[in-house]
Amino acid sequence: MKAAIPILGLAFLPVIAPNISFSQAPQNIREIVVVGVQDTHTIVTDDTLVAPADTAQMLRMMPGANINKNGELTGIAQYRGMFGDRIQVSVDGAQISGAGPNSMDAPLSYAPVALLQSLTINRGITPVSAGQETIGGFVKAQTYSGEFTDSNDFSFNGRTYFGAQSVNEGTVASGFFSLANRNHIFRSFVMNESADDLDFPGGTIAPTEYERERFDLGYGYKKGDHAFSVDFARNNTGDAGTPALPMDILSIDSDLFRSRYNWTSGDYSVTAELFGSDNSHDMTNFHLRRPPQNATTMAADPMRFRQTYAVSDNVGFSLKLEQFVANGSWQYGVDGYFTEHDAEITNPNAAAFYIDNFNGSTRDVLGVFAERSLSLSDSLGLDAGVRFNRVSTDTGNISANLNPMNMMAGMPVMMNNMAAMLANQFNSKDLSQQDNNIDWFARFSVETDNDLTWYAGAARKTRSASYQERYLWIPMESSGGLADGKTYIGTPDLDAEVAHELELGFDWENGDFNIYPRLFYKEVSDYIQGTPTTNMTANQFSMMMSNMGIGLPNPLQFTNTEASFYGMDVESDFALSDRVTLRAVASMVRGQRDDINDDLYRISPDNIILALDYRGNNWMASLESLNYADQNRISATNVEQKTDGYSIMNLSARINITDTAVLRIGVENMLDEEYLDHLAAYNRAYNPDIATRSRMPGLGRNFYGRMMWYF
Ligand SMILES: [Cu+2]
Repeated sequence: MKAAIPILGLAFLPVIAPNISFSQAPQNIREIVVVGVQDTHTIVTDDTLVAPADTAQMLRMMPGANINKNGELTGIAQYRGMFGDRIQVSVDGAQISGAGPNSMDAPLSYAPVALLQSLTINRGITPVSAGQETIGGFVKAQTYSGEFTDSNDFSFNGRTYFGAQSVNEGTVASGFFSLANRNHIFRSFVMNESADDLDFPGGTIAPTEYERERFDLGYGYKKGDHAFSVDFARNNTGDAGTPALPMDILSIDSDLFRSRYNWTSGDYSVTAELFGSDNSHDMTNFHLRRPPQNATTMAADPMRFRQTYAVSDNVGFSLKLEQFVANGSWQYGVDGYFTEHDAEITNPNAAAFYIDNFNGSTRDVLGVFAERSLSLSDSLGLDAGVRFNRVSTDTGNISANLNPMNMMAGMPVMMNNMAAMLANQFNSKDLSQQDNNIDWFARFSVETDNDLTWYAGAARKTRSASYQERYLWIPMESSGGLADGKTYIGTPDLDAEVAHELELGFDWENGDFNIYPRLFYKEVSDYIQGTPTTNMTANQFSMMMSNMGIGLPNPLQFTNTEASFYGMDVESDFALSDRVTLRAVASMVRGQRDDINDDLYRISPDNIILALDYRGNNWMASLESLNYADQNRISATNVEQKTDGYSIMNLSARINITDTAVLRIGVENMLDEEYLDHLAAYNRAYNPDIATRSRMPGLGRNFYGRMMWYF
């Protein structure tokens, strides 16, 4: 396949706007062709009208990608065995570092499906221009921003989106409204969604209810070579259960800001972006799930109620210059991303109780890069780039009071003394850290005949430790959503992870039959992973907690280890007739420790999606079969449990009711298959239907309807 680089201003090939209100505005585009392969996979939500509330769920349908699910709005992206902070996520060009130290508000939760336009993953090696730390991959969510018109007069346009589903009696209603002419667009968006607990064939998964509201206001300007936009969003999540984690969401209140300026003229394109977010979050272990009980009285134990208040402040920028030359393009850029996290744990029944979870933990990344895309000949293409990142982190001193009743002897005194020892150890360490990281990549593509393009890529990618991996000082489960049930402590002076990866594949596009297989191998030195800690105080503290029925003993400590990942993924489609297409997406990955004999934690089971699509005149239907293999390669370090394989069937139809109204109806897990979801971790909330610390079940049969109406 030939990748097209759009070049504005050299020659003009106007794209005529169809005469409907939600069409693309005219663009002036000329294409220079560089030989390349299909290196992204995109799902356009307007086209598919997907069922789930959580955008991250859509990753399950993409080659190599999956979702670590800790709750209905708490999906963490996984790609080729890496997940969490190892995956760079962009929401309309912005990075968002959530408030929750367990990633309850993972980045993709800031692009709700009702507002989403498209979700794109980079297949394989990510260009250094895409993001700052792309060791595990790159996911881009694009929200709907309305359309300029082709008139000087302002017109009022918009779209509404309604949905309902049976598995949790969930509903979503949203409206997007714009006032636009050819140069200006004023836009707003409002959304409300809520749901009850989920059903599975064996009962109810609780607590999994959720409620979320979202409001957006934005403005866009476009004239000649210039385009500018500024957008604000407010997200208010209310009660939302996360049964795979020790607490549930009481609130997530976020204010998000982003602005973008682009100037494209002659042989240059300049893009400047500025973004930020201010997120605050409360969670508890008592308001949605059964509160902790006293082991002897079996009544709620007021001394073990916990509430955590966590905030994050983020601001970032990027400045990019793209230069178009005869045989391709150059790109240069600088970018910065500055985050700060605070979290404090309290007990509403004991005012003096507190634990500083994180105190002013900062992580600043400043990057600079250069990238080249060129045609070496008519059949040979090369992309290559290099990036330098400086990552600086620091944190304030911490303390705790685990003896709120000022007892003179007994457990609280011993616990409090141990916490004080851990705090002293931590505060006396060198907490300010700096890494200088170098990334590079190179990708060659060779077109051997009209149908076939071979591809080979290599890269070095880095990631510095997260604030949790460095600055978690007392054994806790604040691990960025690992949800393995283990408690962790950090290591302030962790080295940055360095991955070297190789990728091979080809694109074979033969009209009726297209296939895109990729083979990959990635070796990671200094891979950051929890290993049994040798800190005596942390071990004793954990043991005492565990004896009181709080958490598991033997905490892990984030440590530099060695790891490797390898596998393959493929997407393909085969036209059986003018109306019927067979699609297949298969993903296989192995992740293992190289310093000891162990597999890595929470790696997606091998899976294949087979789908039969039928296209009618103004409707289409899909029958999908999702097939997951057993996962027997599990992490002993993370006390991981095996999972059996399963198959589920989905059926859906999409109907164009009019030119401006689309309806999608469907049923997921049609046969109401009972299965366990390897990537959804373990149940941590009391539930008569699911044993505590046993694997979370997959969802039961779900009938859903989605309707989009443009006006
Ligand atoms: Cu949280």
